[in-house]
Amino acid sequence: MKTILNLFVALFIPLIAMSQTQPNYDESKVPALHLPDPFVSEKGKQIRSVEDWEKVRRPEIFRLFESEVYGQLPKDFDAISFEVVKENANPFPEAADLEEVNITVSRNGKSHTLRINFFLPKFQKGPFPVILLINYLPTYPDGKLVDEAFWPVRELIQRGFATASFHAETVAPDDAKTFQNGIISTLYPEQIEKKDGLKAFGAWGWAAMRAMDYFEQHPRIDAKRSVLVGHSRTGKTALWTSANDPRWAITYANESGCGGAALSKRKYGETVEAINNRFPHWFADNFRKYNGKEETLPLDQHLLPGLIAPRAVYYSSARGDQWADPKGEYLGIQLGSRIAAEIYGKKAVFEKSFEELNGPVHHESVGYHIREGKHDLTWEDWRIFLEFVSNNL
Ligand code: GTR
Repeated sequence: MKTILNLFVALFIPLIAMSQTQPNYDESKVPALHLPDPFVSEKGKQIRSVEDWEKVRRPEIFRLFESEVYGQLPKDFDAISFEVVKENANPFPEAADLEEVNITVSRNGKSHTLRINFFLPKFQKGPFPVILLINYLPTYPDGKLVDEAFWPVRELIQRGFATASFHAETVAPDDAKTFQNGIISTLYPEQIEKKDGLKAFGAWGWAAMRAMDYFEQHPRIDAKRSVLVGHSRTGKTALWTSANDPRWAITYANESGCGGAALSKRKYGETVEAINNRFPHWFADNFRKYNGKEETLPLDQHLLPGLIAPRAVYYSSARGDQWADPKGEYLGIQLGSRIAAEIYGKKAVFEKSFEELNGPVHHESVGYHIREGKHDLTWEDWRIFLEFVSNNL
């Protein structure tokens, strides 16, 4: 009996598990999409004006994302201070000034310090536009501040931008067991038990907002001309951050996939269940209600760009990154840009279908490109995106 049971466990349980987790890459198996209408309020009101959008529909959609997907991003604290320290060598002494900035925030008698690495064009006064990259990679060994393959500081400086980055782990470690060992347990412990409480994405977004606090008071920075950039998990973060913080002029999510740019209800590539199982510390606990049940989600990711509009939003995909569902990402911006176009009157209509795309689509305040190759933030992505920036900043 025991042997039969063991055999059953050995043979069938993995099969059952596999059938649940096998990603779908077959377009013909994508379910028919029933997506919530951005222009009809929960009470059935037609939304056509900026006023109705901002007072009625946008807050409804924001609350849904906050409670069902990302969790809260608390905005209150008691004090913030900035200190420029000198710890590491400047990798670009001929081209850039380096500021290593400790940002200390306190709340209810406790404090947390995070570090941003900030480069400004040398020998010029400014004020400069600024680009912040949220880096999910751990701090580099031996005091290295920059990986230029990922964050092309020299190119950005040459083009007249100031640019900053921080490592996500210095605010909330990217780890299911330890993610609370940063600002969550220190500054916002009351969030821990909540089903819609602060998780890692919210914490990283909170840090981006503190970096923005620094830019705003910096005499050489024009903080109104600001760009927030994230790749993959931090692309998802960048979108949620900008939905919370209107100070970002342009928000760029590269290959942000499931829980970012891509429509969840397509269940193509990474699913809600797959992402919640692998990364339980990223999203609100409530998001797990939709594991395997994307059709019951009361929203989808096409509503997210509307929370950022009329500020600019940019997405990009890679053809080799099917796990992130490039077509779902394109649909996310194509449908999402309707708010910029129809409510705010931007020239933002994506006429081409995904299959018809033959180059970047750069409109007023929304843009998209897809490139060959695999999941990565490459110079090609930056270069194409910077063309969009020069027309939209
Ligand atoms: C993947 C994950 C994605 C994406 C990515 C990344 O493994 O499934 O949702 O966020 O990691 O951040 O590189």
